[in-house]
Amino acid sequence: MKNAPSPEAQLEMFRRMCLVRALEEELGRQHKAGTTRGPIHRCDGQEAVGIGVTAALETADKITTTHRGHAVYIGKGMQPGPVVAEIFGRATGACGGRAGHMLVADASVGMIGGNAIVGGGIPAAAGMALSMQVLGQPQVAVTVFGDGAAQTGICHEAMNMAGLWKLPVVFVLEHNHFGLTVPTEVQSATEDFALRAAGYGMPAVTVDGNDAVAVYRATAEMAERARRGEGPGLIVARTYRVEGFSTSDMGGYQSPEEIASWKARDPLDIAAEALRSSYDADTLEAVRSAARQEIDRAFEEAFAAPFPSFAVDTACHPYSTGA
Ligand SMILES: Cc1ncc(C[n+]2csc(CCOP(=O)(O)OP(=O)(O)O)c2C)c(N)n1
Repeated sequence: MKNAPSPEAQLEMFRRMCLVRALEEELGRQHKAGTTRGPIHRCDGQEAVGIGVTAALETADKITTTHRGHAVYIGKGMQPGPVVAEIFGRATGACGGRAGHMLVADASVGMIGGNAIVGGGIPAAAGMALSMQVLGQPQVAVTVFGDGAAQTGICHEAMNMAGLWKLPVVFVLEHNHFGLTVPTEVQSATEDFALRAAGYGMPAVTVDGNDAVAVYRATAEMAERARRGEGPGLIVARTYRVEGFSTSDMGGYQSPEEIASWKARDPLDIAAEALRSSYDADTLEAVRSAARQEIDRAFEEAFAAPFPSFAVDTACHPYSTGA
């Protein structure tokens, strides 16, 4: 059973959460400085979801995520250097600088992609699970998606087929309470998303999405079921979007009290608290500061890297009139 992460595994989860926090904060500063070429969808405050889910998976398992997927990128095993370089469109980026921050992928670690099409990663994961089932592979597919994406038709279609065919897929609903400026209660007939799973013949569990260990345990359990051939499951991870929809968000529609109450339950603090019986405060602080330095280095290297060349080799082009 992988249901309880070891202290070493938990420390690594904490380290990755620190990397993501430093990444998001620096991206916020860079957006203000005008160096990002468009809005960035920050995931700070939600690190425990992406990191908790991915820590419970094997490298060969596959995952899709959203436009807010930095924690999943880092959690699934991508290094900060190629992620940051990709966000800034550099040739050294994970996708050669062509993907931007929402579409990053690295198939070698099972990170199949972020997605700018809301809900787009959900059927993709169900399709991967179908192929794993047909090929008799022992892996699972996982998809992380928002509460806005949960309202799309394709989400319901994918869940229905997954339940019907008992596909090895875990649906992780990252419930951060908003889709753009729209709160969940005016998007969904029920705010208790776990209720929906029964209609698709799958179990569901609702967890504290700011507690990485709780997310890990739920994922490990659902993934094991799926690997045993018992079909899909839904995890509803309740968290909150503390930094607005994107770096271009003008704000004004989230209550300051609500934001403050979620900030008081910072996932990094919750993870640190859970580690206190195994590691002293100095060790945890050293992990945090090493993570900040690693992110600083990733930004420096990205800014020093070249942009990709977009020269088209006309001789090889399918519509070329050449030889
Ligand atoms: C198919 C589609 N419809 C609309 C949009 C515009 N859009 C981008 S993000 C977003 C809200 C997504 O909300 P949610 O799924 O809850 O994710 P969150 O931003 O809260 O992480 C919308 C409507 C889009 N990108 N794709």
